[in-house]
Amino acid sequence: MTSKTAQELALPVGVTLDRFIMASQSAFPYATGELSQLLRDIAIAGKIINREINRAGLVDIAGGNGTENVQGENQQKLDIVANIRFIRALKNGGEVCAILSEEEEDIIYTGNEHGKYVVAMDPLDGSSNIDVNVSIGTIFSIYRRVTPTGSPATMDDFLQGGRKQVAAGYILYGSSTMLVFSTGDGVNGFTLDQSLGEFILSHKNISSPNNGTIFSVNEGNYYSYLPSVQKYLDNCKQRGYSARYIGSLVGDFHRNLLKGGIYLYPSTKKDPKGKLRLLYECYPLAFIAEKSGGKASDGFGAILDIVPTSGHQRSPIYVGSAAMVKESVQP
Ligand code: AHM
Ligand code: MG
Repeated sequence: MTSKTAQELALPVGVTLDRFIMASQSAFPYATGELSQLLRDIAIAGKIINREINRAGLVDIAGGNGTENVQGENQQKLDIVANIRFIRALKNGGEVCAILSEEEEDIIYTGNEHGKYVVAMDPLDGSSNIDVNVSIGTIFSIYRRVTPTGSPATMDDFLQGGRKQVAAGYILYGSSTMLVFSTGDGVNGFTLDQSLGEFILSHKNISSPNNGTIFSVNEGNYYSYLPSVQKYLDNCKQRGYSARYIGSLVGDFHRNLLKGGIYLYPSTKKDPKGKLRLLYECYPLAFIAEKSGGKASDGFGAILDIVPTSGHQRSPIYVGSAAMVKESVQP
């Protein structure tokens, strides 16, 4: 008997993340329960970071001279706090042997050498929006390790390529907090019910509109883009498309995923290889885009087909509705 995929299971909108994970576990890659636990750990970290973000504006009041908060802890920037909280949650969970974070140069070892997974993450993306109460997000990508369990993880575990992701997703801290992820079988979105402290299935089997009328790009860089990109942006304007750019990748991506649109961060004179990081920004969002029917390109081919060479490498990205991405990367 073949097990039902997560999408075939009759899971109504409104079920908790835990129930969803339990019910769809048999459709997860490897289906041993460890990936389920890891996803739960990520959800817990997301709730903790959500709490920190929600009280961010109060920290200066509760703290004292910007040095210590009421608990006597040193005050730190939220992205550092998010990094620490995420690492702690993954260490405690026990499924992850190593983490690669935007916040740290080297691999972070969790001490769980028997953990079968590694996680690449940007714990709090949208740095320019962190202090000004604008939507920000966490992005994560999960691989099954290729080095033997019981030994220390190596960079090889992280440099497997985008198609080897077993799960990926993001948490958006916006007007509400949402966890969106895929284990390869469709994309589902869960909204945090703050009163219950639970993520609830709110966006089942998200399907990226094939086309759209929103383009999200930093137009301040217009004169630095390739002529082909300038031409695409000119076309968008001639057609009266809407420009929407928060400067928070997760927020911009999420809106376009639901409404139809494209997010672009092409190469510029300042950043010829693009600005965004391949492993924990481009790959996971490209995974979500493809699993929902959208596309992600670096201008030459699919983001997920890029062969990675280093942990913090960058890539240009064109991601979102399939027809728009296709048009934007035409020479
Ligand atoms: P960060 O990782 O330092 O936060 O940078 C990533 C962010 C994305 O969230 C956003 O889309 C982009 O950088 C904005 O860059 P710019 O200010 O150059 O438009
Ligand atoms: Mg980032």
